[in-house]
This record gives sequence, C-alpha cells and structure tokens, in this order.
Amino acid sequence: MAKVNVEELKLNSDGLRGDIVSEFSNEKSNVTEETYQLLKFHGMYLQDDRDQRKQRSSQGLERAFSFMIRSRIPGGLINPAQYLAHDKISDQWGNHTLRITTREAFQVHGILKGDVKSVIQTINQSLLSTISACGDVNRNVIVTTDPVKSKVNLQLQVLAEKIADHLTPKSTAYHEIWLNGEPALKAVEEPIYGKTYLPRKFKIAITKFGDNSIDVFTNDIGIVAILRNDQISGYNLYLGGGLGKTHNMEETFPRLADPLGFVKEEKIIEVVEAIVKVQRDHGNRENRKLARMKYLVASKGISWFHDRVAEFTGFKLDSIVPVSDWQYAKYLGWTDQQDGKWTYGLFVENGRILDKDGFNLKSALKKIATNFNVSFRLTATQDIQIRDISEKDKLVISDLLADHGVGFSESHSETRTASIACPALPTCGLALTESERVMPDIISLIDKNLTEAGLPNFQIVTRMTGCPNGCARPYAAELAFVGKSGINYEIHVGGSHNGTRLTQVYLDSWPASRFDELFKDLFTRFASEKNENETFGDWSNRSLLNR
Ligand code: SRM
Ligand code: SF4
Repeated sequence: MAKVNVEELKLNSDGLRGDIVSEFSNEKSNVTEETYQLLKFHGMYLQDDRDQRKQRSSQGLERAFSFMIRSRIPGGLINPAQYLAHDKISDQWGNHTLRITTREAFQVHGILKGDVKSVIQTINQSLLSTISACGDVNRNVIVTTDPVKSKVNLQLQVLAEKIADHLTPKSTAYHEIWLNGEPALKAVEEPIYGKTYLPRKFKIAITKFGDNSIDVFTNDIGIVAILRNDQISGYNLYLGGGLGKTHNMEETFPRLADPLGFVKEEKIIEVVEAIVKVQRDHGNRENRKLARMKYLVASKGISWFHDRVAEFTGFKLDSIVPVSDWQYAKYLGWTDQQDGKWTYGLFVENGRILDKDGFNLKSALKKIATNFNVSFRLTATQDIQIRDISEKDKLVISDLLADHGVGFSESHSETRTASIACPALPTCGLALTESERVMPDIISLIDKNLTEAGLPNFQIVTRMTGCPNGCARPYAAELAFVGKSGINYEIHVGGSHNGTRLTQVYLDSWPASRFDELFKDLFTRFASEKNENETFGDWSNRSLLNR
C-alpha cells in the first residue's frame, strides 16, 4: 500500500468519515490505504492471511483479505451476554477463535469486508463498542486484575470507565456509518483531541500501590492508587512508558514511565486530560516512529511536563508518594472475592480461545456464559477470570472445564502461566517471525531445561513477539524473544520479575532451532550461580549484562 500522510488524512477526514461509506459499498475485498488508516479509529485493521500469500500470488490471486476487529472493554469486564456476542461473532463471521489481548480486550480475526457492519452492530447491541480500540486516541484502559471485590478495586474499575468515556472521540461518524445513525449535519468538534487527534496511540493503566499485575509502567500514563486505612487517598501518576522499537533504529527504544506527581481523586480526570493535551500539542507529528509520548517525556524531561500540565489545570501536582514494593501477580486459580462469591482465574495459553483436538475451551466458556450467573474479566496477561461463582457452582464449573479437556491453571507450569506471546503470523502484517504458534513448544523446552538444571517448575516471566513493536510487552519480562527474521530472534534477559526494570539485548540474533542449546547453557549457569531466592531476571541482569 502507498504511504499516506496520516496527519493530513485525519485533518481532512471530516471527523473520521473519509471515504469509508463508499469503500464499503464497492465489490472489493480490501480498502485503500487512506481508509485502512481511518478504520483503526473505528476499531479494526485490514489484514490478510500470510500463510496463503505465496500460493495465491503464484496463482495470480489477490491476497486473502479480512478484518481484525477489536472491542473496547475498560478493565476487561464483560457480562455473559457480551461474552456470547463475541462467541457468536467468531463463529458466524470470524475464524472460530477469540483472542484475549494484552490490554484486557477481545479481538476477532478473519472477518470479511461484507460482514464488518454486522459484527460492529452485534458488539454494540451487547452494549460494548469498538470505537477507539485502535487509532491515534486513548486505547483500552486497563485495570488491576485483583479479583477481590474490595471497595478500592471497584473504585478503580469505575475510574477506568470514566476515563475511557471522557477520552472517547466525540465524532458521530461511528454511529452514522456502522449503526445506521442519522447523518450528522456536520462533524462534531473534538473538545479534547481537536481535528488531528493525537500524534499516536495513547495508553492508560490503573492499579493500586504494589500491584503490578498489568505492567503499569509500560503505559503513557500509569495511575497508581495510594491507600490510607484501606481508602484511596489519591493517585501517583507515572508518565512516558511505552515499548515499541524498530530494529536498527537507535532513536526508538522501550521505556518505563517516570514519576510525575500525586493527585487527589477529584482532580484525576482533569489532570489526565491535561496530560493528553500536552501530548496533543507537543508530540512529534513529523515522524510516526517517534510520535509516542515517551519520546516527548524523554526529550523534555518531567519538570517541563509538570509545567505544561499546570498550564492547563492551573495548579501544580503534589510530590509523588514513594512506592517500592511492587509484586508481579497472576491472579489465577480460585480467589475468594470476599463478597460470598468466587473467581476462577483460568490460564488461556497466549489468549487464544478455541476448540481443538479435544481441548474445547471455547465450548466450555460458552456453556458457562449460557448456564451460570457469572461474569468475566479479560486480563492483561491474556487470561480470563470467571467471576461471581457461587459456592454451589464451584465444583460444577470445575467439572465442566475438566469434561471439556481444559487443564486447570494449577496444572500448568509456573513459567507457562507466566508467559505471553503476540499473535504475529499469520494475521499480523508487521510480523517478522512466528510468535503465538511456536511459544507453547518453546515453553516446554524451557521447562525441560529448568528441570534438567535442577529447577523444576521454577517461574521465569517469559514473553515472545514476532517483531520489535512489543505487543506482548517482552521488554518488561525476565526473558524474551523478539522476532528478527525467519526463525531468528533477538534474545533479551535481565528484566525484573515485577516489571520495574526493562530487559536488555543479550544476543542480537539466535535461531529458534538452537533454543535448546541456549536454555541449557543459561539455566545450568543460573542454577549454579544464583543466590537463594534470586530470580532469573536479577541473576541475568547481574551476571550476563553487567559484566
Ligand atoms: Fe500492538 C501494532 C496486536 C498490545 C505496541 N499490535 C499492532 C497490530 C495492530 C499490527 C498492525 O499495526 O498492523 C497487531 C495486530 C496483530 C493481530 O493480528 O491481531 C497488534 N497489540 C496487539 C495485541 C492484540 C497483542 C496481544 O498479544 O494481545 C494487543 C492488543 C491490545 C489492545 O487490546 O488494545 C497489543 N501493542 C500492544 C502493546 C502492549 C500494551 O499495550 O500493553 C504494545 C506495547 C506498549 C506500547 O504501546 O508501547 C503494542 N502494537 C504496538 C506497536 C508499537 C507502537 C510504538 O510505539 O512503536 C505497533 C505498531 C504501530 O503502532 O505502528 C502495534
Ligand atoms: Fe504484530 Fe509485532 Fe505486535 Fe507481534 S509485536 S502482534 S508481530 S506488531
């Protein structure tokens, strides 16, 4: 596709309308580059099945185009009807699988152009949306996955929904195009974003003191509730996290967020809006590779940012409240919600919900959504929590999962349940290597080598991506494989177990065919050199990187 100037496109799009309507009325199976870019704001990507590219091209056929549609689900919370809407979409119009994303949302792949409208309508009928799930706007707001129904956790969910609503584009184009709304007389003004929206995507995560179940520091804004006597006294704000980088382009880099300041509950939305506006006005609009807010924070510094935020709000933020003891938490297995109900955190390998070879996770979840009075949370580690299970249903749901061949979270190794991988091939147009499809076997290899090194079931937070964009947050893991080309991966080590120190490159390029050799070497040395209770991330940081 020919490159378009995205800034000009946004400006002239008539509030995100562009030529979407006319392009969806033609016979083609794909869309132009202009429409492809605008469709992101409506929550979808044009893709093609990369497994079929070669064969189709040799037969003189065009690529096998389809759309990936992403729902916007603040905090990943859905009710059974919303779950079933996605299940239906995947079967009726998609590729019969659902994909839980690293931002607590659902993606459905393989939707043909003629079915896009039906899919969006079905999602909206279930009272969810796809607007701003993608595009140069605020993306899905993620929240700690702690299942306990404490007042604090509920408040954080409410905050996520408020922020998501506040930062949703106000253009009526979405309703008009997909939901058969009446054409608006003119494009509605965007009070926060303006006509060119943000320079790039924008991400917000919310958690509480010490709970890093969501990699809070990898977001443009990390919001951390500070508790006093089990009440939220306000929020620490962290700024300028982000993970994407481009191979051989040193100006691009992953970055953890810096502390900005502390804000009281009643001012949080105002401050978040001000931060978004600073990025809107000062972010790089010349080069999309350098347009994320992390580069603005890195180049201007936090104190400059403080002043710009204060220009919008008229007040200075208080000093950050020191927080040190961060924990990585998976929240899998059974948790007492402390309201008389239970949550079962179900490990979903790489977020893929499907029925295959006697493993019938999709059918099991469909039955649970249909027959039980429960709800669900999609987690930032691509798992699903079945929530609000009554005491009497605990055993029935356990049996149902077992009958469908779904292994309990506790039956998988610690490293497997701490692993995530991005979709990569065959759907992702940016993938340089495999990821989701090969990760299960790589984890088996890691487990085998850990056992042989005398460390059975040791937990290493391990992640894989098919390119350096960082969708499975590899640089916030302890050990990571980042796609380079073919079967070759950049090998990363040295990140902290709790996501507060990034990885660094250990090997520039290593073939997957020699992973067994690599793991044998790494884990034998780790087992003999590690201090008591030392994590792989800390050991590799001190032994492999700081030489
Ligand atoms: Fe991502 C682009 C999948 C979370 C950084 N990401 C893509 C696209 C849409 C490829 C494209 O642009 O054509 C991928 C679609 C693949 C497919 O076939 O489905 C894709 N990203 C995903 C998901 C589904 C990965 C997953 O395993 O779950 C995640 C969807 C989240 C959601 O529900 O909104 C996903 N992406 C992330 C994250 C992690 C996070 O947000 O916590 C990151 C790193 C954090 C960050 O943003 O810095 C991430 N994705 C990127 C980037 C690099 C952005 C940058 O700053 O350079 C791209 C490429 C781009 O934007 O140009 C990208
Ligand atoms: Fe695609 Fe790269 Fe993201 Fe993986 S990390 S989904 S390969 S863009």
